[in-house]
Amino acid sequence: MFQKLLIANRGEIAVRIIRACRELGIKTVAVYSEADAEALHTQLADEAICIGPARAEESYLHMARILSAAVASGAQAVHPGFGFLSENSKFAQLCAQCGIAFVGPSADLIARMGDKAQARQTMEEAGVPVVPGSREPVYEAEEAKKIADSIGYPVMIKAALGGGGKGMRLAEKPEEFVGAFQTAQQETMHAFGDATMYLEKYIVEPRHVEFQILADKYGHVVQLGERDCSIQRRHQKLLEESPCSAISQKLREEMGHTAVRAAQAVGYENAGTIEFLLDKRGSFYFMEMNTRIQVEHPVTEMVTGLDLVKEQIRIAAGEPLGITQEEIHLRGHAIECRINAEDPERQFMPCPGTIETLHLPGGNGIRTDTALFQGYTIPSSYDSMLVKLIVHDKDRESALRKMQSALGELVIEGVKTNLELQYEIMQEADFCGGNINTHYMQEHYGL
Ligand code: MV4
Repeated sequence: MFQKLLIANRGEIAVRIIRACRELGIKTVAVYSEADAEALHTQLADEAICIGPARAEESYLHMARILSAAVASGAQAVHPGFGFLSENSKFAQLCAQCGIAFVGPSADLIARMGDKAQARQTMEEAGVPVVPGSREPVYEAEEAKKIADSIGYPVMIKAALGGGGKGMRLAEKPEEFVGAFQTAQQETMHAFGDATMYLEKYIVEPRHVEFQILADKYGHVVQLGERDCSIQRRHQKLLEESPCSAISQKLREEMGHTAVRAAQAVGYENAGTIEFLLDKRGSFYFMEMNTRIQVEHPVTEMVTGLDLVKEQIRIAAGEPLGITQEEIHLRGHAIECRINAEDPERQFMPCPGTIETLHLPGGNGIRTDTALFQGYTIPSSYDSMLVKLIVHDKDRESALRKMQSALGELVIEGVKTNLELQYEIMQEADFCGGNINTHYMQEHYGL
């Protein structure tokens, strides 16, 4: 096992990783920007190294500075968390070249899954169901339109290097196609300097259902059930739950098995997520694979009793998986609400400020993942997530009531938050009835 690990991240996930390391007996090295000198992760780690100014490009995204800190501190491994460098194949490659273990899959695998058109093709060849669409990447609007016409409308136009809705356009009818294609392609050219596009039949009112998998270096893969992440606003998830209330045990096994096959097909290693779109008829389609630990991993931890971050570190250190599929039991229901510093009155703009009062809820089956403390000033340079509030109870109804109670107890004064909105969702009839899809926030709140 590693003696020392560097955390290439900040905020609650950096704290989450530090705690996992401490429990495993691993010394921790934090890196921090000038804006984070007082941050919790800086204070909690055994060592902390300042790597540059607030701007992420000069600190948390600066590969050379982070690797210098790793080498100078004698860290044998780097955990990238999520966001920042977590899915940067170049960074994973540089870690390997420095003889430092990257807690995640290989650089090559990150690159192969980061290209969504290639991932789609690989999965299709492995017999994983993909959305009906283009087989090969497309680069030219007129040629793409011929394929779109044969797929049938509406058609989704996606950028190979896109994600989070970037470089994505819907063409509802043939007349819209060429314009939509060119707009999407320009957007992806601008963002990534790449013009590779692919096409998919548009799935109407789907759910976003993703399966967590774990894979070790020896080809063992297990799946840890699913998370329903349909409640999102502009491709930012707001809350997630496990299990998905629209999935039968039979469908869960089929989707779970497919997720394992997908991971095996690419020779995956470490924690990963297979994203599916699930339509109303119960058909599911591979969408993307995420090669990092995700924000919403705690809901899976609550229903499985596993510690995913510890598992990631053990896998990176070369330990074989300590569990088999038969030993994994999904118990009860978990929900996570993301509490963000944003102003509901101003289109949910990020709202920096100082935390004047903080009261975190507690009790049986209630978990808060946060790097906040009273008196902390939220820097404006980074994302606005303040607290992940996670509850676990025996079934969905009990978990819902527990979340209502916990949200009612949470107090954050000093910044505007989306706490009220989360509270409203927890009372809303369609959400409570499990009647949700990716259009939920648009339809119910115009968001
Ligand atoms: C789709 C889709 C419907 N049909 N693809 C949005 C982000 C990107 N990862 C893929 N996305 C979608 N792809 C087809 N063929 C609907 C979405 C989508 C969506 C997916 C998951 C969660 C929220 C979403 C919100 C709007 C659109």
